[in-house]
Amino acid sequence: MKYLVILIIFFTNLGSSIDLTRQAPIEKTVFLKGKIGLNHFYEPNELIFYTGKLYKLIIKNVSDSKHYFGSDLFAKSIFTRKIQLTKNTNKVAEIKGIINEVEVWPDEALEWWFIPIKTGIFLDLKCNVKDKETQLIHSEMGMKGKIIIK
Ligand SMILES: [Cu+2]
Repeated sequence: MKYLVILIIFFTNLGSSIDLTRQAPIEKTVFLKGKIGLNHFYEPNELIFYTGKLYKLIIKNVSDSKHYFGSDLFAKSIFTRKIQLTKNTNKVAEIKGIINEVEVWPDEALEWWFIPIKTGIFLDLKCNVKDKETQLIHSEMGMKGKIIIK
């Protein structure tokens, strides 16, 4: 009888304490592209994520100007595990806490590790950097995007 009770306790506890931040990450990359004076954009400009999964979103700037990747609505719908910086494949830093926006310089990248916790369609992904030639904000030149959490 004592063993049966122990067994029941053991089995009812199984699966009740999964640390979602410790699962293998799903890797995705978003490129920050464009040319000063011409255009600026995200590629892809639509990102889809699923709740409960751990993502490693690589934000890579392959353009000639710095860019923001920021969406307040998206930031409120995820749990950020960390922002990770690497230099020549070596880890340089990890930043933890609530993040709303990141800024990446030309030819650099960072990793945003997060778990979506709330579903929604967010249309506020944009870059607020001003183009040096046109004096327009990058979002006005096309640097906008949509994030969907299913
Ligand atoms: Cu930009």
